[in-house]
Amino acid sequence: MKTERSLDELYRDDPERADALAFGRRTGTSRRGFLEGAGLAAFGAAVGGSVPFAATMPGGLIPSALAQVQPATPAPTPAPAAPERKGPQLLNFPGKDARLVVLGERPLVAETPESLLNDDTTPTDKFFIRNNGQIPATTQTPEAWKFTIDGEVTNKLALTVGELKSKFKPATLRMVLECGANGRSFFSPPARGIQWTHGGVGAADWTGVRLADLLKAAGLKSSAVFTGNFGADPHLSGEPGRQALSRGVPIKKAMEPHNLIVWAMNGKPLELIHGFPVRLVIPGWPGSVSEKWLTRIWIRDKVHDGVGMGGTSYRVAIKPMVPGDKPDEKNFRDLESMPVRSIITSPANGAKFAGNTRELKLRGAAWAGDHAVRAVHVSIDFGASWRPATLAKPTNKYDWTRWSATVQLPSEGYYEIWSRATDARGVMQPHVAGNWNPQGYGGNPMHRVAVLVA
Ligand SMILES: Nc1nc2c(c(=O)[nH]1)N[C@H]1C(S)=C(S)[C@@H](COP(=O)(O)O)O[C@H]1N2
Ligand SMILES: [Mo]
Repeated sequence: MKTERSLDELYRDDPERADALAFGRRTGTSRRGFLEGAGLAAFGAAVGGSVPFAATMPGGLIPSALAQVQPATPAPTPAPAAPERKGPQLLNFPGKDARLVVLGERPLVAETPESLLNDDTTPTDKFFIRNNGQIPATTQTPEAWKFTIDGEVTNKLALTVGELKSKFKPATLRMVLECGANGRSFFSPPARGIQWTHGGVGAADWTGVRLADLLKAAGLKSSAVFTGNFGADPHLSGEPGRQALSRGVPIKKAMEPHNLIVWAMNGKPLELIHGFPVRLVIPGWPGSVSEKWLTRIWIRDKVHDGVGMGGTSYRVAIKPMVPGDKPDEKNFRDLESMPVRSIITSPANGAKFAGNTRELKLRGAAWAGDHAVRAVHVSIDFGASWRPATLAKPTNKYDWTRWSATVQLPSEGYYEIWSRATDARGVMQPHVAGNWNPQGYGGNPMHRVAVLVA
Protein backbone atom coordinates (compact mmCIF):
# COMPACT_ATOMS: atom_id res chain seq x y z
CA MET A 1 0.00 0.00 0.00
CA LYS A 2 1.30 3.43 -0.93
CA THR A 3 0.40 6.19 1.50
CA GLU A 4 0.88 9.72 0.28
CA ARG A 5 0.35 11.02 3.77
CA SER A 6 0.34 9.55 7.22
CA LEU A 7 -2.86 7.75 8.15
CA ASP A 8 -3.73 10.22 10.86
CA GLU A 9 -3.40 13.15 8.45
CA LEU A 10 -5.63 11.24 6.09
CA TYR A 11 -8.17 10.63 8.82
CA ARG A 12 -8.23 14.28 9.65
CA ASP A 13 -8.68 15.40 6.06
CA ASP A 14 -10.69 12.59 4.56
CA PRO A 15 -11.91 9.97 7.02
CA GLU A 16 -13.71 7.95 4.37
CA ARG A 17 -10.65 7.61 2.19
CA ALA A 18 -8.53 6.81 5.24
CA ASP A 19 -10.98 4.09 6.20
CA ALA A 20 -10.84 2.75 2.67
CA LEU A 21 -7.04 2.60 2.82
CA ALA A 22 -6.87 1.10 6.29
CA PHE A 23 -9.72 -1.31 5.86
CA GLY A 24 -9.20 -2.21 2.23
CA ARG A 25 -12.51 -0.88 1.00
CA ARG A 26 -12.65 -0.64 -2.78
CA THR A 27 -15.38 0.88 -4.86
CA GLY A 28 -17.63 -1.79 -6.26
CA THR A 29 -16.32 -4.58 -4.08
CA SER A 30 -17.73 -5.63 -0.77
CA ARG A 31 -15.31 -4.48 1.84
CA ARG A 32 -13.94 -6.86 4.38
CA GLY A 33 -14.66 -4.29 7.07
CA PHE A 34 -11.84 -5.42 9.31
CA LEU A 35 -8.29 -4.29 9.70
CA GLU A 36 -5.81 -6.59 7.94
CA GLY A 37 -2.56 -6.69 6.01
CA ALA A 38 -1.07 -3.43 4.80
CA GLY A 39 -3.88 -1.38 6.36
CA LEU A 40 -3.20 -2.96 9.73
CA ALA A 41 0.52 -2.16 9.43
CA ALA A 42 -0.15 1.44 8.43
CA PHE A 43 -2.70 1.84 11.19
CA GLY A 44 -0.35 0.34 13.77
CA ALA A 45 2.37 2.76 12.68
CA ALA A 46 -0.03 5.72 12.92
CA VAL A 47 -1.22 4.92 16.45
CA GLY A 48 2.15 3.68 17.69
CA GLY A 49 1.31 0.07 18.53
CA SER A 50 -0.09 -3.19 17.26
CA VAL A 51 -3.83 -3.82 17.53
CA PRO A 52 -4.48 -7.01 19.53
CA PHE A 53 -8.20 -7.00 18.68
CA ALA A 54 -7.73 -6.04 15.04
CA ALA A 55 -9.92 -8.96 14.00
CA THR A 56 -12.97 -7.32 15.53
CA MET A 57 -12.16 -3.71 14.63
CA PRO A 58 -14.93 -2.55 12.33
CA GLY A 59 -14.44 -0.52 9.19
CA GLY A 60 -16.19 2.77 8.67
CA LEU A 61 -15.37 3.97 12.16
CA ILE A 62 -12.58 6.47 12.68
CA PRO A 63 -10.24 4.99 15.30
CA SER A 64 -10.62 6.96 18.49
CA ALA A 65 -6.90 7.74 18.60
CA LEU A 66 -7.17 9.56 15.33
CA ALA A 67 -10.47 11.28 15.98
CA GLN A 68 -9.40 13.35 18.97
CA VAL A 69 -8.76 16.61 17.22
CA GLN A 70 -11.96 17.87 15.76
CA PRO A 71 -12.39 21.30 14.28
CA ALA A 72 -14.93 23.41 16.18
CA THR A 73 -16.98 23.85 13.03
CA PRO A 74 -17.23 21.67 9.93
CA ALA A 75 -14.26 22.22 7.62
CA PRO A 76 -14.89 24.70 4.83
CA THR A 77 -14.93 23.29 1.31
CA PRO A 78 -12.67 22.95 -0.52
CA ALA A 79 -10.30 21.83 2.23
CA PRO A 80 -7.01 23.74 2.25
CA ALA A 81 -4.12 21.82 0.70
CA ALA A 82 -2.04 21.51 3.85
CA PRO A 83 -4.18 22.22 6.89
CA GLU A 84 -2.17 22.90 9.98
CA ARG A 85 -2.95 20.71 12.94
CA LYS A 86 -5.16 22.75 15.23
CA GLY A 87 -5.49 21.55 18.78
CA PRO A 88 -8.51 22.51 20.83
CA GLN A 89 -8.67 26.08 22.08
CA LEU A 90 -8.32 26.05 25.86
CA LEU A 91 -10.29 28.24 28.24
CA ASN A 92 -8.75 31.24 29.94
CA PHE A 93 -11.39 32.41 32.41
CA PRO A 94 -11.01 33.41 36.06
CA GLY A 95 -11.86 30.55 38.42
CA LYS A 96 -11.98 27.96 35.63
CA ASP A 97 -9.70 25.03 34.90
CA ALA A 98 -7.48 25.94 31.94
CA ARG A 99 -8.09 22.52 30.36
CA LEU A 100 -11.73 23.24 29.52
CA VAL A 101 -12.22 23.45 25.76
CA VAL A 102 -13.67 26.62 24.23
CA LEU A 103 -16.44 25.80 21.73
CA GLY A 104 -17.51 29.41 21.20
CA GLU A 105 -16.25 32.80 22.32
CA ARG A 106 -19.26 35.02 21.71
CA PRO A 107 -21.31 33.84 23.47
CA LEU A 108 -18.85 32.06 25.71
CA VAL A 109 -19.25 28.28 25.60
CA ALA A 110 -16.79 25.70 26.98
CA GLU A 111 -16.99 21.96 27.52
CA THR A 112 -15.21 19.69 29.97
CA PRO A 113 -12.95 16.93 28.64
CA GLU A 114 -14.40 13.64 29.94
CA SER A 115 -11.25 12.89 31.95
CA LEU A 116 -11.87 16.06 34.02
CA LEU A 117 -15.23 14.62 35.11
CA ASN A 118 -13.59 11.91 37.21
CA ASP A 119 -14.78 13.41 40.53
CA ASP A 120 -18.04 12.11 41.99
CA THR A 121 -19.15 15.73 42.31
CA THR A 122 -17.94 18.03 39.54
CA PRO A 123 -15.87 20.86 41.04
CA THR A 124 -17.12 24.28 39.96
CA ASP A 125 -13.85 25.10 38.19
CA LYS A 126 -14.42 22.09 35.93
CA PHE A 127 -18.09 22.70 35.23
CA PHE A 128 -19.01 23.42 31.59
CA ILE A 129 -20.24 26.86 30.50
CA ARG A 130 -23.09 27.56 28.12
CA ASN A 131 -24.23 31.10 27.40
CA ASN A 132 -26.57 32.26 24.67
CA GLY A 133 -26.21 35.98 25.28
CA GLN A 134 -23.94 38.30 27.18
CA ILE A 135 -22.88 37.74 30.75
CA PRO A 136 -24.91 40.25 32.80
CA ALA A 137 -23.18 42.71 35.07
CA THR A 138 -24.40 42.24 38.62
CA THR A 139 -23.45 44.98 40.98
CA GLN A 140 -26.37 44.36 43.34
CA THR A 141 -25.97 42.52 46.56
CA PRO A 142 -27.42 39.06 46.01
CA GLU A 143 -29.93 39.41 48.85
CA ALA A 144 -31.61 42.36 47.10
CA TRP A 145 -31.98 40.60 43.72
CA LYS A 146 -35.67 40.32 42.92
CA PHE A 147 -37.56 37.80 40.85
CA THR A 148 -41.25 37.34 40.21
CA ILE A 149 -43.65 34.50 39.69
CA ASP A 150 -46.71 35.80 37.86
CA GLY A 151 -49.21 34.97 35.15
CA GLU A 152 -51.72 32.19 35.84
CA VAL A 153 -51.38 32.42 39.64
CA THR A 154 -53.72 33.64 42.36
CA ASN A 155 -50.98 35.23 44.46
CA LYS A 156 -48.26 36.88 42.40
CA LEU A 157 -44.89 36.57 44.14
CA ALA A 158 -42.14 39.16 44.06
CA LEU A 159 -39.30 37.84 46.18
CA THR A 160 -35.82 38.99 46.99
CA VAL A 161 -33.15 36.33 47.31
CA GLY A 162 -33.01 37.28 50.97
CA GLU A 163 -36.69 36.40 51.36
CA LEU A 164 -36.25 33.22 49.35
CA LYS A 165 -33.55 32.08 51.76
CA SER A 166 -35.36 33.07 54.95
CA LYS A 167 -38.97 32.14 54.15
CA PHE A 168 -38.60 28.74 52.48
CA LYS A 169 -36.92 25.50 53.45
CA PRO A 170 -33.69 24.87 51.53
CA ALA A 171 -32.55 21.54 50.06
CA THR A 172 -29.21 20.36 48.66
CA LEU A 173 -29.14 17.74 45.90
CA ARG A 174 -26.38 16.43 43.63
CA MET A 175 -27.88 16.57 40.17
CA VAL A 176 -26.76 16.39 36.58
CA LEU A 177 -27.03 19.48 34.41
CA GLU A 178 -26.54 18.62 30.75
CA CYS A 179 -26.72 20.81 27.69
CA GLY A 180 -29.55 19.75 25.37
CA ALA A 181 -27.08 19.60 22.49
CA ASN A 182 -24.50 17.44 24.25
CA GLY A 183 -23.20 14.93 21.66
CA ARG A 184 -24.09 17.16 18.70
CA SER A 185 -20.68 16.75 17.04
CA PHE A 186 -21.37 13.04 16.42
CA PHE A 187 -24.07 13.66 13.81
CA SER A 188 -23.39 13.02 10.18
CA PRO A 189 -23.90 15.12 8.14
CA PRO A 190 -22.88 17.73 10.73
CA ALA A 191 -25.71 19.38 12.64
CA ARG A 192 -25.91 23.15 12.99
CA GLY A 193 -24.60 24.76 16.19
CA ILE A 194 -21.97 24.42 18.90
CA GLN A 195 -20.07 21.17 18.30
CA TRP A 196 -20.32 19.49 21.73
CA THR A 197 -18.65 16.12 22.19
CA HIS A 198 -19.69 14.46 25.49
CA GLY A 199 -18.50 17.29 27.75
CA GLY A 200 -21.58 19.52 28.09
CA VAL A 201 -22.39 17.98 31.43
CA GLY A 202 -21.56 18.07 35.12
CA ALA A 203 -23.07 16.99 38.44
CA ALA A 204 -22.87 19.59 41.20
CA ASP A 205 -24.35 19.92 44.67
CA TRP A 206 -27.10 22.48 44.20
CA THR A 207 -28.62 24.32 47.18
CA GLY A 208 -31.89 26.18 46.92
CA VAL A 209 -35.62 26.13 47.42
CA ARG A 210 -37.93 23.69 45.68
CA LEU A 211 -39.67 25.32 42.73
CA ALA A 212 -42.83 23.38 43.67
CA ASP A 213 -42.92 25.12 47.07
CA LEU A 214 -42.86 28.51 45.36
CA LEU A 215 -45.47 27.54 42.78
CA LYS A 216 -47.72 26.33 45.61
CA ALA A 217 -47.19 29.63 47.44
CA ALA A 218 -48.10 31.50 44.27
CA GLY A 219 -51.24 29.37 43.84
CA LEU A 220 -51.46 27.92 40.34
CA LYS A 221 -54.74 28.56 38.58
CA SER A 222 -56.40 25.69 36.70
CA SER A 223 -55.45 27.56 33.51
CA ALA A 224 -51.70 27.12 34.24
CA VAL A 225 -50.06 25.09 31.45
CA PHE A 226 -46.39 25.96 31.16
CA THR A 227 -43.62 28.02 32.74
CA GLY A 228 -41.87 30.80 30.85
CA ASN A 229 -38.43 31.36 32.36
CA PHE A 230 -36.61 34.68 32.04
CA GLY A 231 -33.07 35.76 32.92
CA ALA A 232 -31.17 39.02 33.11
CA ASP A 233 -28.55 38.29 30.45
CA PRO A 234 -28.67 40.81 27.61
CA HIS A 235 -29.09 39.53 24.08
CA LEU A 236 -25.83 39.35 22.09
CA SER A 237 -27.03 42.30 19.99
CA GLY A 238 -27.32 44.39 23.17
CA GLU A 239 -30.89 45.39 22.19
CA PRO A 240 -32.72 46.27 25.41
CA GLY A 241 -35.62 43.99 26.30
CA ARG A 242 -34.54 41.31 23.82
CA GLN A 243 -34.11 37.93 25.51
CA ALA A 244 -31.02 35.77 25.05
CA LEU A 245 -32.93 32.63 26.03
CA SER A 246 -36.38 32.06 27.49
CA ARG A 247 -37.57 28.49 27.69
CA GLY A 248 -40.03 26.66 29.91
CA VAL A 249 -41.50 23.33 30.95
CA PRO A 250 -45.03 21.92 31.35
CA ILE A 251 -46.50 22.44 34.82
CA LYS A 252 -46.29 18.70 35.52
CA LYS A 253 -42.50 18.79 35.10
CA ALA A 254 -42.26 22.10 36.98
CA MET A 255 -43.95 20.54 40.03
CA GLU A 256 -41.40 17.70 40.38
CA PRO A 257 -39.78 17.94 43.82
CA HIS A 258 -36.19 17.97 42.51
CA ASN A 259 -36.44 21.28 40.68
CA LEU A 260 -34.69 24.00 42.63
CA ILE A 261 -34.17 27.73 42.53
CA VAL A 262 -30.56 27.70 43.66
CA TRP A 263 -28.13 30.23 45.08
CA ALA A 264 -25.28 27.87 45.93
CA MET A 265 -23.24 25.41 43.90
CA ASN A 266 -20.92 23.00 45.68
CA GLY A 267 -21.45 24.82 48.97
CA LYS A 268 -20.43 28.28 47.68
CA PRO A 269 -22.49 31.17 46.28
CA LEU A 270 -23.16 30.65 42.58
CA GLU A 271 -20.43 32.03 40.35
CA LEU A 272 -21.61 34.82 38.04
CA ILE A 273 -20.95 32.61 35.00
CA HIS A 274 -23.31 29.94 36.40
CA GLY A 275 -26.18 32.34 37.12
CA PHE A 276 -25.40 34.38 40.26
CA PRO A 277 -27.29 35.23 42.31
CA VAL A 278 -30.09 32.72 41.53
CA ARG A 279 -30.87 30.24 38.79
CA LEU A 280 -33.24 27.39 38.08
CA VAL A 281 -32.03 23.81 38.10
CA ILE A 282 -34.59 21.60 36.35
CA PRO A 283 -32.72 18.31 36.05
CA GLY A 284 -33.13 15.57 33.45
CA TRP A 285 -34.20 17.91 30.64
CA PRO A 286 -32.07 20.06 28.32
CA GLY A 287 -29.93 22.46 30.37
CA SER A 288 -31.58 25.38 28.60
CA VAL A 289 -34.67 25.11 30.83
CA SER A 290 -32.41 25.82 33.86
CA GLU A 291 -32.50 29.60 33.48
CA LYS A 292 -29.50 31.47 34.90
CA TRP A 293 -29.74 34.99 36.41
CA LEU A 294 -33.43 34.27 37.04
CA THR A 295 -35.71 37.33 37.02
CA ARG A 296 -39.14 35.95 36.24
CA ILE A 297 -41.21 32.81 35.95
CA TRP A 298 -44.27 33.66 33.91
CA ILE A 299 -46.93 30.98 34.34
CA ARG A 300 -48.47 30.62 30.93
CA ASP A 301 -51.91 29.44 29.81
CA LYS A 302 -50.31 27.82 26.75
CA VAL A 303 -46.98 26.34 25.71
CA HIS A 304 -44.35 29.05 26.25
CA ASP A 305 -43.23 30.76 23.05
CA GLY A 306 -40.03 32.44 24.25
CA VAL A 307 -36.58 32.45 22.67
CA GLY A 308 -35.47 28.85 22.16
CA MET A 309 -38.98 27.39 21.91
CA GLY A 310 -40.56 26.10 18.71
CA GLY A 311 -39.09 25.52 15.26
CA THR A 312 -36.27 23.00 15.49
CA SER A 313 -34.67 24.46 18.69
CA TYR A 314 -34.35 21.83 21.41
CA ARG A 315 -36.66 19.68 19.33
CA VAL A 316 -36.30 16.25 17.76
CA ALA A 317 -37.96 14.59 14.78
CA ILE A 318 -41.07 12.54 15.53
CA LYS A 319 -40.83 10.48 12.32
CA PRO A 320 -37.18 9.84 11.34
CA MET A 321 -36.05 12.26 8.65
CA VAL A 322 -33.51 11.78 5.89
CA PRO A 323 -30.21 13.05 7.31
CA GLY A 324 -29.43 16.46 5.85
CA ASP A 325 -32.98 17.05 4.58
CA LYS A 326 -34.97 20.24 5.09
CA PRO A 327 -37.09 19.87 8.23
CA ASP A 328 -40.87 19.91 8.28
CA GLU A 329 -41.68 21.79 11.49
CA LYS A 330 -44.84 19.75 12.04
CA ASN A 331 -42.64 16.67 12.45
CA PHE A 332 -40.92 17.96 15.59
CA ARG A 333 -41.53 17.65 19.31
CA ASP A 334 -39.73 19.24 22.25
CA LEU A 335 -36.77 17.26 23.56
CA GLU A 336 -37.85 16.49 27.13
CA SER A 337 -35.91 13.81 29.02
CA MET A 338 -32.27 13.69 27.92
CA PRO A 339 -31.12 10.35 26.47
CA VAL A 340 -29.03 7.72 28.26
CA ARG A 341 -25.28 8.41 28.13
CA SER A 342 -22.08 7.15 29.70
CA ILE A 343 -18.55 8.52 29.75
CA ILE A 344 -15.21 7.00 30.66
CA THR A 345 -13.54 9.47 32.99
CA SER A 346 -10.39 7.42 33.63
CA PRO A 347 -8.16 6.66 31.84
CA ALA A 348 -8.09 9.72 29.60
CA ASN A 349 -8.26 9.37 25.85
CA GLY A 350 -4.71 8.97 24.55
CA ALA A 351 -3.31 7.62 27.84
CA LYS A 352 -0.10 5.58 27.55
CA PHE A 353 0.78 2.69 29.84
CA ALA A 354 3.98 0.69 30.37
CA GLY A 355 4.34 -2.30 28.03
CA ASN A 356 3.90 -4.84 30.84
CA THR A 357 0.50 -3.43 31.93
CA ARG A 358 -2.11 -6.21 31.81
CA GLU A 359 -4.87 -4.73 33.96
CA LEU A 360 -6.66 -1.41 33.65
CA LYS A 361 -8.95 0.14 36.23
CA LEU A 362 -11.72 2.11 34.57
CA ARG A 363 -13.95 4.79 36.05
CA GLY A 364 -16.84 6.72 34.62
CA ALA A 365 -20.29 8.19 34.95
CA ALA A 366 -23.67 7.46 33.40
CA TRP A 367 -27.04 9.23 33.45
CA ALA A 368 -30.31 9.06 31.55
CA GLY A 369 -32.39 12.23 31.88
CA ASP A 370 -35.54 11.46 33.89
CA HIS A 371 -34.65 7.77 34.06
CA ALA A 372 -32.37 5.76 36.28
CA VAL A 373 -29.33 3.94 34.89
CA ARG A 374 -29.82 0.17 34.94
CA ALA A 375 -26.40 -0.94 33.66
CA VAL A 376 -23.10 0.15 32.18
CA HIS A 377 -21.04 -2.23 30.05
CA VAL A 378 -17.47 -1.85 28.81
CA SER A 379 -15.64 -3.43 25.89
CA ILE A 380 -11.96 -3.50 24.95
CA ASP A 381 -12.41 -5.47 21.72
CA PHE A 382 -14.45 -3.03 19.61
CA GLY A 383 -17.72 -4.33 20.96
CA ALA A 384 -17.22 -8.06 20.31
CA SER A 385 -17.63 -8.76 24.02
CA TRP A 386 -18.91 -6.72 26.93
CA ARG A 387 -18.57 -6.90 30.67
CA PRO A 388 -20.76 -5.16 33.22
CA ALA A 389 -19.35 -2.32 35.29
CA THR A 390 -20.00 -1.93 39.02
CA LEU A 391 -22.46 0.88 39.70
CA ALA A 392 -22.36 3.15 42.74
CA LYS A 393 -25.71 4.18 44.18
CA PRO A 394 -26.74 7.69 43.14
CA THR A 395 -27.23 10.05 46.11
CA ASN A 396 -30.74 10.94 44.90
CA LYS A 397 -32.83 10.93 41.74
CA TYR A 398 -31.16 12.99 38.95
CA ASP A 399 -27.69 12.36 40.36
CA TRP A 400 -25.41 10.56 37.93
CA THR A 401 -24.37 6.97 38.47
CA ARG A 402 -20.64 6.57 39.00
CA TRP A 403 -19.27 3.28 37.67
CA SER A 404 -16.03 1.34 37.80
CA ALA A 405 -14.64 -1.75 36.11
CA THR A 406 -11.38 -3.65 35.77
CA VAL A 407 -10.32 -5.10 32.42
CA GLN A 408 -7.54 -7.56 31.59
CA LEU A 409 -5.38 -6.97 28.54
CA PRO A 410 -4.00 -9.97 26.63
CA SER A 411 -0.85 -8.20 25.43
CA GLU A 412 0.63 -4.82 24.69
CA GLY A 413 -0.77 -2.71 21.89
CA TYR A 414 -3.46 -0.23 20.92
CA TYR A 415 -6.85 -0.58 22.60
CA GLU A 416 -10.11 1.27 22.50
CA ILE A 417 -12.23 1.21 25.61
CA TRP A 418 -15.91 1.59 24.87
CA SER A 419 -18.65 2.28 27.40
CA ARG A 420 -22.37 1.77 26.87
CA ALA A 421 -25.12 2.58 29.38
CA THR A 422 -28.65 1.17 29.54
CA ASP A 423 -31.49 3.08 31.17
CA ALA A 424 -34.20 1.68 33.45
CA ARG A 425 -36.47 1.06 30.45
CA GLY A 426 -33.79 -1.03 28.71
CA VAL A 427 -32.84 1.67 26.19
CA MET A 428 -29.11 1.53 25.33
CA GLN A 429 -26.65 3.96 23.83
CA PRO A 430 -26.18 3.30 20.10
CA HIS A 431 -22.87 3.07 18.23
CA VAL A 432 -23.54 6.29 16.34
CA ALA A 433 -25.78 9.32 16.79
CA GLY A 434 -29.20 8.43 15.40
CA ASN A 435 -32.49 10.18 14.58
CA TRP A 436 -30.70 12.96 12.71
CA ASN A 437 -32.20 16.43 13.13
CA PRO A 438 -30.94 19.77 11.82
CA GLN A 439 -29.77 21.10 15.19
CA GLY A 440 -28.40 17.81 16.42
CA TYR A 441 -30.30 16.91 19.60
CA GLY A 442 -30.34 13.50 21.24
CA GLY A 443 -26.97 12.29 19.93
CA ASN A 444 -25.74 9.79 22.53
CA PRO A 445 -23.31 7.34 20.95
CA MET A 446 -21.08 5.20 23.18
CA HIS A 447 -17.98 6.87 24.52
CA ARG A 448 -14.65 5.56 23.22
CA VAL A 449 -11.17 6.24 24.54
CA ALA A 450 -7.93 5.09 22.95
CA VAL A 451 -5.08 3.81 25.13
CA LEU A 452 -1.66 2.57 24.19
CA VAL A 453 0.16 -0.12 26.12
CA ALA A 454 3.72 -0.10 24.79
N1 LIG B 1 -30.32 33.22 31.36
C1 LIG B 1 -29.77 32.17 30.74
N2 LIG B 1 -29.88 30.96 31.28
C2 LIG B 1 -29.31 29.88 30.69
C3 LIG B 1 -28.60 30.01 29.49
C4 LIG B 1 -28.48 31.31 28.93
O1 LIG B 1 -27.85 31.52 27.87
N3 LIG B 1 -29.07 32.37 29.59
N4 LIG B 1 -28.07 28.89 28.89
C5 LIG B 1 -28.76 27.63 29.20
C6 LIG B 1 -28.11 26.47 28.66
S1 LIG B 1 -28.32 26.19 27.00
C7 LIG B 1 -27.45 25.57 29.47
S2 LIG B 1 -26.87 24.12 28.84
C8 LIG B 1 -27.19 25.86 30.88
C9 LIG B 1 -25.70 25.87 31.15
O2 LIG B 1 -25.44 26.20 32.48
P1 LIG B 1 -23.95 26.55 32.95
O3 LIG B 1 -23.41 27.61 32.03
O4 LIG B 1 -24.05 26.98 34.36
O5 LIG B 1 -23.14 25.27 32.82
O6 LIG B 1 -27.72 27.12 31.28
C10 LIG B 1 -28.96 27.46 30.69
N5 LIG B 1 -29.45 28.68 31.29
MO1 LIG C 1 -27.57 24.09 26.55
